[in-house]
Amino acid sequence: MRIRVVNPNTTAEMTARIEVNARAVAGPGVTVEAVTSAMGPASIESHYDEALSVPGVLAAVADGEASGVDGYVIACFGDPGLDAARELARGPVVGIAEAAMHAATLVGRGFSVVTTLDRTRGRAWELAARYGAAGACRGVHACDIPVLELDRDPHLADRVTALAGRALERDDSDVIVLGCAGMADLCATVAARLGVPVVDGVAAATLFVQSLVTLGLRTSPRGEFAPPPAKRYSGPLSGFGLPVPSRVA
Ligand code: 2AL
Repeated sequence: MRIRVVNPNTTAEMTARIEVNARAVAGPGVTVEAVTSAMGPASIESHYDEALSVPGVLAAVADGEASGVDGYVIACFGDPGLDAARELARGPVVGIAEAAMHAATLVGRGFSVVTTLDRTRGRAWELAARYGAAGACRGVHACDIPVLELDRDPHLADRVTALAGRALERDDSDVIVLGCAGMADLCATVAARLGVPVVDGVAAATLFVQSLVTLGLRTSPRGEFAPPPAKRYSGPLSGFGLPVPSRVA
């Protein structure tokens, strides 16, 4: 089984760390290949970044389809391009926010999200509502560290642990969800220090995809997630047009 983990930002160092965390949980016979988006922002921490990261995610999925990938993880906590990727892929596609929030609801009554910048909190709330977890999501807290500075902060584990500890108290929650793919390395440390489940979406999404493929469950081709209609695209996005059969052209 081949699982492609797409880093929607263009920072290869971050992709390498994502790959380590995804490979650490993948089962025998599962090949995890992490790929860096070929276009778009270096990190995703605004709606603008998120919108412009989507073409790169879709290009990585289209390329994976051409080479027989069985399933995909979208490894950014905004789950950019998730629905569109589902329309393109034959196999399942799971976002890390989606996976982490679902996993959190299986191991506790209420969870708190610990994320990067304050401005990303709205998207996390929006996704909790989308995934039916609005009732379980009790708070979203920012550590105010930009994505690309996470691995440069020597006190990161202390800062995130302290923030997560305060979140558990304030929100009366019992599970922590890490709100960035760049926080995956912290999962075990924060869990050990706080004594509660801490969910890293990279690991959770990788295992959800592995499970779905093993179960033979793929995105339904009927209705909303059916392959998108063929049509011409123009300008810098002309390469994204899906083949137009000659009788339609
Ligand atoms: C993220 C993430 O997971 N990757 C990225 O570039 N930005 N999430 C976040 N909350 O900032």
